[in-house]
Formats: sequence, structure tokens, C-alpha cells
Amino acid sequence: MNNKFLKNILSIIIVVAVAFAAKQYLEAREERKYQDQTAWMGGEGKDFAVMVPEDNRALQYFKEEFPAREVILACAEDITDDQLQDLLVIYRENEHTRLAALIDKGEGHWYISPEIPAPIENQTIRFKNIDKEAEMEFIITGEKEGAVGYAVYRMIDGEIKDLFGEGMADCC
Ligand SMILES: [Ca+2]
Ligand SMILES: [Ca+2]
Repeated sequence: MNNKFLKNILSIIIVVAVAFAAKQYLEAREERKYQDQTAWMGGEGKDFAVMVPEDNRALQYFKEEFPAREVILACAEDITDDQLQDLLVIYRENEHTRLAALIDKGEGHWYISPEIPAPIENQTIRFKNIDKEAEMEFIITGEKEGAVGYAVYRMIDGEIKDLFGEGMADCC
């Protein structure tokens, strides 16, 4: 082996090592960027709200009021900033999937919000006070034939208002 050959080998090794390190660095940076962008969602798929038990009073009320609605997911949280637990319900009725909020008015009364379209399948609900102020916001995700969407909502004047989101029209 001559010197020139060794030098060539060495420079190839250096180039490969530098390229590898750069790739690692860029990947780590992308990963951090993704985590920053989705940090408000509560991390990678964690803290999904869980279904309330069958004997939840708001859920029972909803089922009595609307026997034709098939409940898919119902999760409780105070979404009106009044310390009374409300209930978000995703349900199916006449081939449509919808979301409505039951707002606890105290003494066994609930106000039921106008319904809005909800994803067809794999629905999730997450509660997160995104701006850390007043009402708790909630994030709905779901799919329809592989198309994924999400949106962030807040209760405003008794209605479920869409603050921002992506792909929701394709999965509802
Ligand atoms: Ca409430
Ligand atoms: Ca808020």
C-alpha cells in the first residue's frame, strides 16, 4: 500500500463520518422541531381522555334524550370554566358521526350544544388548556379510510367552535 492510497481511504472515511454526523444532527433537530410543534397536544399520543362509565349521569341523560344516537365515545371535563363537569359525546345517527357537548347547568340539568361533524373512525378526545386561560380547549382526532385529521375546539357562547385544525373535512 502506498501513501496516496491510504490518504484516499482516509479522506473517504472522513467524508462518510462527517455525512453521518450531519445526518444524525439533522434528524435530531427535525425530531425536536416535531416535538415542539406537537407539545401543545400533550406529547406523542399520550393523555387521551377515557370513556366515562355507563352510569355517568350526563351520559344516561343523553341516551334517554336521544335513544337513536349510538354513543361511540363520551369523555368528561369542565369545558366551560365553571368547575362543573361537562360531557363531550361522539355518536352515530343516520350514518352520520357527530360531536355534541352536554354542559352541566347544575341540579341535574344539562344544556346540549348544537352538533358538529366528527371523524368517522378511530376517534380520540384530548382536553388541554392550550392558551392556559379560561376554558379548557379540546382536541378531536380521527380517520376516514386512512385520511387523518384533527381540530382544536373551545366552547364559545354555547357552541363548539373550531379554533384550528388540519384534514378534518376529509375524515368527517
Ligand atoms: Ca362546566
Ligand atoms: Ca383556554
